Amino acid sequence: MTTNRTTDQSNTTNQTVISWVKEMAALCQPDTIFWCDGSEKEKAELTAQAVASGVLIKLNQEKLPGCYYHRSNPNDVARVEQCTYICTSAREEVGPTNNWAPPSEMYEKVNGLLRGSMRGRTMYVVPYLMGPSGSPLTKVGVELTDSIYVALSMRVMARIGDAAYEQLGNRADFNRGVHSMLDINPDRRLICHFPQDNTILSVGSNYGGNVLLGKKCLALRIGSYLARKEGWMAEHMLILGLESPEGEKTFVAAAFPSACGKTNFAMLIPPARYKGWKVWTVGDDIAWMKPGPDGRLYAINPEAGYFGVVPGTNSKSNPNAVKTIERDTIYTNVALLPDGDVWWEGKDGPVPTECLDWRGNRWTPDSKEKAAHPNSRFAAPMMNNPVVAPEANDPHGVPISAIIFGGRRATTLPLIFQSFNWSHGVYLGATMGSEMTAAAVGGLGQVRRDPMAMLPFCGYDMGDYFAHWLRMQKLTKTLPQVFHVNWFRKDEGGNFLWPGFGENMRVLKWIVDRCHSRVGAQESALGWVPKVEDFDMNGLEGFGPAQFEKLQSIDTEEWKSEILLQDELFKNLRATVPKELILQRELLASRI
Ligand code: GTP
Ligand code: SPV
Ligand code: MN
Repeated sequence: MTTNRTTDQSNTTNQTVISWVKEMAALCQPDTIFWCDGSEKEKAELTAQAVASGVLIKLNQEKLPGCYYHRSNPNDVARVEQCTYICTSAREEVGPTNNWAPPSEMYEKVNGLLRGSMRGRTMYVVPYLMGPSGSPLTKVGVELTDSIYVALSMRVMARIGDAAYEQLGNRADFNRGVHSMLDINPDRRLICHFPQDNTILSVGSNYGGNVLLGKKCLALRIGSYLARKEGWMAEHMLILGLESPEGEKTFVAAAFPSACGKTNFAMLIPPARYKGWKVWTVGDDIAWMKPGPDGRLYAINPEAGYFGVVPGTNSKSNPNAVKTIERDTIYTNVALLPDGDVWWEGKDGPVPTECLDWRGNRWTPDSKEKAAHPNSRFAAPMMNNPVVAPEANDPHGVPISAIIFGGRRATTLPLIFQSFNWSHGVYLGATMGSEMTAAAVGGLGQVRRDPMAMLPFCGYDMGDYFAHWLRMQKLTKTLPQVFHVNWFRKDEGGNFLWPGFGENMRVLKWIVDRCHSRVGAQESALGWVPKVEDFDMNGLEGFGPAQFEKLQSIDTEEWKSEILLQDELFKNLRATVPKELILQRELLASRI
């Protein structure tokens, strides 16, 4: 083993990093410090160690080469918004939708928990990049963690190792992240962001979004805070490119709340009748967008892997994801088969007669509980994706033609409509609602407002965030067109009205045609909608103009209550909601 007790064997010459690690080691008192370099040799060494200590189980290497299995503590299976804090000097800065604490108080509290927390453990020093190497948008972070599972997951999710030190050079502007599992006690679980210090402290959890600090903590909460200061956007969005048979590539970004279809949409395979059309994935969860030299918005995916929802993944819903997770993947909280394969509800093939569930208990088809946790996840390298866009590694990013908002709504929201203009588009994002999912603890199924899918991830006041969106008009020459979709509308019997998944191509096609002014539209109270003759229903079994009308219907009574619900959020944010959005609300009410 190449671990050492001191900081002497650091693999960087950056003095700020070295002295900060020294300081944190003095606080946490790990037995050893392991400086990650990102090499293959290191991966083999850490993986072997994780298997030896029971943190990972080696899966059937014939079926799943390079794949491993992890079970989390059953009390630690999702993000915990009630334990997530933004700590800035002024409370007003974070607004009413974030938990706040004064930085000094929170440092004292968390440092108290960190004191001696790594005794008997190893502290892994994980330097990483959020963004392609060499991109002006890319940020450097260093995460210190006492979880080997986190160290191994970080190397899937981000570009880690020497590349990060190279990009940093001898500067001091890296994100400082410290993570300690403590005893995985929900009562001592805190995820704290200090945007003014570019610092994150996370304790008491070992679950993805709480502990892979580059992802939600840096790329979104701290990211959005920096983005406002620096004139760019950090968003909870997938990025995809649609290529036509003639080779025209159009890039779009879409914000859907957690577990509402980003990964699936980003990896979509067009139905057979779209011969020659192809969807390329740039990213599946996060977009950083900045005005480019031509005045358009350019987006990068800061991540290098996908941390995706497993249940429901199969060769009908998402064939590209199935291929992506066949190798080099860490599975968390799915079910384990006797032959070292994995299983989950909605997987291809037969339901197993027997397996171990996500808790490790014997499971049979008669069991009442699910075998895989509804928020079980895969961590897989994006380069495994058969349709990963070559641009995913392009430091310049891709020009965005459309922004798509969407939630999970059984009623009220039609399949597709387009905003009248940018302010109206910002209003659509700001008033987005969605039924809550298993990705966060609490409230399952309830509709809540989730502006731009950023409610849990915006690092400052939501009203100021809306103002920043509106301000993008001044910082750009050409803004993307804005659309709203809903894949989840249901009929009276509770069945989805829209087949979704690959068939979402039909909606995407209309969106892209609108961006290129190739198709007309019809005005409605909500925005521009497709003319029924322009919407491609060819080859959709049991789906025709009548079904389309139903999906697109605007129910006045439902919309009256929807406007009242939208108002609740605005009332909560009263002080800072831009007047432009209040005006949009009045315009909508009068149209309805
Ligand atoms: P996070 O990783 O939590 O941010 O989630 P995500 O937005 O990437 O969601 P994902 O694509 O993993 O989908 C979540 C769930 O929605 C899965 O159970 C999918 O099967 C389901 N889903 C995705 N797309 C569709 C769709 O078009 N129609 C229907 N009915 N379900 C969908
Ligand atoms: C989400 O909840 O939006 C996720 C999963 O993408 S996590 O990384 O855990 O936040
Ligand atoms: Mn997400």
